[in-house]
Amino acid sequence: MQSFLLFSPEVAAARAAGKPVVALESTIISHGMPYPQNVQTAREVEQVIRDAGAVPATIAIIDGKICVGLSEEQLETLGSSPDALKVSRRDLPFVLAQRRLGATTVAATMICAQLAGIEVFVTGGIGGVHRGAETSFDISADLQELAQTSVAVVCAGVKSILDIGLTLEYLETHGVPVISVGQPGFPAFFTRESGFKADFQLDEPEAQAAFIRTKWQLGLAGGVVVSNPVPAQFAMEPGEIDGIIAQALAEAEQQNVTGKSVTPFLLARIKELTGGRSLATNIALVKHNALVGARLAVALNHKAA
Ligand code: PSU
Ligand code: MN
Repeated sequence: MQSFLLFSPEVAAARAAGKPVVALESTIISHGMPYPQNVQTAREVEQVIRDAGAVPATIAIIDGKICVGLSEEQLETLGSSPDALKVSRRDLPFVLAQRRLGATTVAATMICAQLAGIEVFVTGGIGGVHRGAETSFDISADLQELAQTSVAVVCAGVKSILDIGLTLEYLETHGVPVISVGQPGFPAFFTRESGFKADFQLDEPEAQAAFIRTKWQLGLAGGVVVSNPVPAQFAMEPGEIDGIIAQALAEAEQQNVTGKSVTPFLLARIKELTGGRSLATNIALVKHNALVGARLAVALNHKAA
């Protein structure tokens, strides 16, 4: 397994020095945001993590390797290449063996982070149970990954393109704890409240780290969702975003969008329909998650197992 991993000089040095490292996904770069804001945001998010005392490791599949930490040039290639493949758990062997360019989802990034010995991973939103999943069976592989792979995932909750209630039920069934930061409610990505509560509110990085360490010391493998609401000044109006999401969902159905294309289709339509305003919210929440994730990684490093 280790022979597939290729560490950037920055991440290799951090590992050697025992510094806290934070993983970042790349589907958000290639399929979640337009070029060039995607590359710009990826760089800024990395800097937020450095400024908070941790080392960022953006993960992507390049030339048959799992690259942990990307150079400026690699980030640029990934962000500007229209043929970067969206790589979830089932796609990893294909993209590696075929030496294709791959952007990793939450599921695949968790797998790669665990292989690389990284315990904290920062993203925007995780995948989940889609609305209508009772007939489509469309449940993101991210949830099964959270059930089995021991990485803490910092996110801003899930978008209401998904069935948030069913997503939380699914996580409960699989023993995945959902922590909230700064409020009891589980956030809905663009907005701070989803109407659902998280399982446990833990505001301080030390408390989050103690929870996560305890889970893993008990031998309870699997992830933890650390949900961090979008800063209030960047949140969208619930009334506005709900209508846009409803329209995007209706269009996806009309156009028979299925499989791995569903989520990228919805994300792209939401961005268009909000005239780019959702992008500003998206960028702000990822940066805020980066800060929370870096502080968590620093705290976990103090409690090194
Ligand atoms: N949700 C978002 N933004 C994203 C994604 C989901 O709000 O960028 C991406 C993540 O990479 C996530 C993936 O892991 O979509 C889930 O895709 P699917 O629903 O096909 O499993
Ligand atoms: Mn799906």
